[in-house]
Amino acid sequence: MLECTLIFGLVRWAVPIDKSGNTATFTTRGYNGQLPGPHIKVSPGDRVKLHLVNDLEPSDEYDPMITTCETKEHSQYGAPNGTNLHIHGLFDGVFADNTFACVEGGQKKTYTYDIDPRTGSALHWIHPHVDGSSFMQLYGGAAGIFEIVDPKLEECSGLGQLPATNLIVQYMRFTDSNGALEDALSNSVIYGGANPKTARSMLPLNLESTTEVGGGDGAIPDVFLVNGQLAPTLSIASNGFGRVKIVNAVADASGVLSFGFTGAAKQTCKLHVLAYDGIFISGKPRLQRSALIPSGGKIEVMVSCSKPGKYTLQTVPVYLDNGKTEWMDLIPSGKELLHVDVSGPPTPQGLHEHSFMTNGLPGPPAYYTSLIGKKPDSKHHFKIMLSDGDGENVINNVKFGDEGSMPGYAMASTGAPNSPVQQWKIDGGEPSDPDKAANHMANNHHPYHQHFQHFQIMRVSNTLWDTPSGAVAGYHSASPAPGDWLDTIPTLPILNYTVAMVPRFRGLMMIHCHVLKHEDAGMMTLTDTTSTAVKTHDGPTCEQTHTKESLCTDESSKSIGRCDKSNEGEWCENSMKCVCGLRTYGRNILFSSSAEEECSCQPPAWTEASCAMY
Ligand SMILES: [Cu+2]
Repeated sequence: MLECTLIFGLVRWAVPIDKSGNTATFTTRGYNGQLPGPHIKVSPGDRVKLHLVNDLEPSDEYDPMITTCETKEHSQYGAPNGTNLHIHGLFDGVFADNTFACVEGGQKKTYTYDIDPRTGSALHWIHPHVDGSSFMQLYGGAAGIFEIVDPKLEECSGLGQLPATNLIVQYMRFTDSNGALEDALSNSVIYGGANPKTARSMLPLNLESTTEVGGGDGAIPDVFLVNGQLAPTLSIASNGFGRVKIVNAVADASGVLSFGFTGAAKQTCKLHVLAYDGIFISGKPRLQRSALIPSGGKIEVMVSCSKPGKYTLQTVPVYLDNGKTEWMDLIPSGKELLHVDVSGPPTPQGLHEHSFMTNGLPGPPAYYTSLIGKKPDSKHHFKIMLSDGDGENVINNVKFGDEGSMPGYAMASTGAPNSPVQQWKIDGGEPSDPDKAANHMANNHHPYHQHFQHFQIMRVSNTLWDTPSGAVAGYHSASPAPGDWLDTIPTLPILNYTVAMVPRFRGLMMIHCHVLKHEDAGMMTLTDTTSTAVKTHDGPTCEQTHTKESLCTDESSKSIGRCDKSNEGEWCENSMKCVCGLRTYGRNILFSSSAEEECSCQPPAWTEASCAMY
């Protein structure tokens, strides 16, 4: 079993603001005294215990006007020192991923997660999720990578041979020229206090050395942080391939990360998409000129360059509607994400030598079987609209906490024991500024995110390109394609989606805008997947770990059978045993809970995992 302690508290951090070594120092809130928080690395089948220790003072210790975990209200900023943990992207239900908890300053909570043995390798991340303080805490830097690595999948797919790096992107704005922080600042959060531990300021706070770095006028440039620093370097061989996993942990509205090679590097270097939101795409790596993920999104790409040299992956613009519309809600262009140092003679092993090129990528885990072509029944056809014509922080015209959005609201129930296919239309409801629309520019995006499980894209209404002229022969667009599985997608009135899923967990699944400022202010709702009795968790069934069967075949993986009460204690595949035990589920997690028996294949001894601090 892996145990990690996450201490949520004050972090004093120096961030580089240029390449000459100038830094800006500030105090903020984060995990374990560092920015970003620790990188937690686990394997499928692990049981992971995360001890969350809130090292701050209670929210109202010095000011009774400040709301606390107890007194905060829905859809308002509050409980500035209250926190909790959310593993963004993890395939697990509300019992493990309890984002309703609020851990007040001075308190602790242990979160226990069982990583589904069928998960494979997946990139997720951790951030606080208290309704009211999630924006300020993520904006301040409380985020960390949560990575699941499946050694068997890595070896058999050939992906494990590639040099790899993980990047977590944060974007610090120390000045408020665009008003991004204004609402959160004025609505609930009070500046100052001599003791930074008790100051309830918006973040970052207590910025030091402003005159040195800002030329005397106090203006600090925006800082684009990759793993808490400036862009790192990945070394690869000529014609060799590097694997890059990226988390977009930017909390802000203008946080869409669009990136690619630019200028001459575009001719020499290639970018292939391997996975979105921790789920491998099906088929072979997808060649693109640029790739895009919204705030909260994750992507895995492969980079390669045909000649020795130093190249840079950086942020680039995006055009919609085949060049007619420029999307403005992005991290500005030209921010450096990764340096790629290509040296040595060309690698003898070209792309086509790798088994993932011959056999295809591993594809989604077995619990995400493709829903393409499956008809949803009419009762499970829903429309979800983020924001509205007035730009309010609502979903389907309701603020979280108002009537119609509270626990028990059955927006989509599983309905029948055979788990019908849900088909949802996800819309961005906030119209573009008319001036911008006249100039073919789009704005005001709201990234849709749901907890517990991913959804599969059936249809996308628009296409994203890295040039105004649109498609370039041989390259895929920057949009995810129908068939891809994601947990976070950017929406605009002109960029919406039809998605499908089969609910896999009982409970109240949270849906919200991943611009957390909008979420704290009410752009959140709950989906009740408990209203009719239905088998929870879909198994586990001791089946192939991934849909792609070409990965590895060995004799031990052939003992495939179900794991339920009837074969408790027997061996599943891959040296795992069928274990049964009580597991509680919150029918309505605010008021009651129930327990029921559940069986799953688990390693007889927990596998090695690491909780690296760097
Ligand atoms: Cu939003």
